[in-house]
Amino acid sequence: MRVEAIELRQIAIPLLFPFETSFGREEVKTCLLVRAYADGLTGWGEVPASAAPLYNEETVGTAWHVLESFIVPRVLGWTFHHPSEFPSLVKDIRRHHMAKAGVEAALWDLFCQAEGIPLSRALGGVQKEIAVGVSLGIEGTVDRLLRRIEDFLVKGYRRIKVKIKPGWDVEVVRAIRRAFGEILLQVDANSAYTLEDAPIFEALDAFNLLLIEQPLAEDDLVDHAKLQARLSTPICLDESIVHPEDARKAIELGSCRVINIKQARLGGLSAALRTHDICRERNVPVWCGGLLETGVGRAANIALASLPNFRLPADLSASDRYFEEDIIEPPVRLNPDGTITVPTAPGLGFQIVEERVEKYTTRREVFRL
Ligand code: OSB
Ligand code: MG
Repeated sequence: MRVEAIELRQIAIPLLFPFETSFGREEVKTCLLVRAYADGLTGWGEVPASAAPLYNEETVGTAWHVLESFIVPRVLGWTFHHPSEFPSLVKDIRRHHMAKAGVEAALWDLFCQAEGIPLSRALGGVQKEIAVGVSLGIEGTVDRLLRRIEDFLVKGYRRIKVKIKPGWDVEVVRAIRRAFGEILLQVDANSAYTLEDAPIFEALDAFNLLLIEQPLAEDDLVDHAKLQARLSTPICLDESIVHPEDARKAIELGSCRVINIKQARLGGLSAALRTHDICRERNVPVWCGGLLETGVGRAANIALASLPNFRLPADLSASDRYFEEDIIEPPVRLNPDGTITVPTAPGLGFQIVEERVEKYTTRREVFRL
């Protein structure tokens, strides 16, 4: 297939509920969409960078710049037989993983449409339904958080993840256990602690959590290994794993026992597949994380999460957990048993609703040969 044009859009969609983590608060979901044109087809991908560089170093502004100046010029006129050829085209461009991942996803969508197969099949997926949970931000009060958890449990979500930060951790988890008993529960610190806070994690160890996500600094596999040695709860790394080889190193060092795979953080679906395989060979379970993606990014994540080593419930919730109105049809829906069904239609398996994309667009440009 030969890429004839690339459209970039920045969009801003109001979130139904503000999302607060140890690093900040989001009320509007801002990201980029990539649309690639080839052989009469169009493929879509999402760059789930935010307005500010708080989760990682990228923003919608840096992603736009790197795409416009460095990545798009290489992709225009480029011919590919398989989307897994894309990473080598941009290998010398350091980092900017989310920017790369958005283009790669659009190429996978194009490829799958041309082949008439669903993305999950092209990736090697085997699961027809994905068990999913919900990730809840830091709420103003514990009572508010408990009410929100109850709402999601009633809807059927299989697992609850709550964000923690210093001062909002052990007592919050204790209150959740007291209110809801032995539900599947995990916490995510987004690197808000240091090894000196080990006693907090030793206290959390008593609550039978599924895992503790990214307690320490993103670039510190050594202290994570020291902390993991003191805990029976598995540590799961998110921000620390930006390359498939990071997963191997973290596992070898004992820095974690579970890995959160986000294809955008890793630089694309190919890197995510490699990370999945590295973990699978070492019998380390993975699960699919999220970045509050729109339906475009979520569709790619759902397909990825159908691979066999995705063994813990995913941070993939229904469209109505995030938005009043998603930009895909049908919206992502939660089955009564707490799963999401992997689509079987070609490509992403959802229709992108162009009028809605247009409505939420704040910046747009088409790059042609
Ligand atoms: O650390 O997993 C995270 C959202 C934005 C940035 C970082 C994270 C998250 C989530 C939300 O936890 C997961 C979702 O998309 O539902
Ligand atoms: Mg996380």
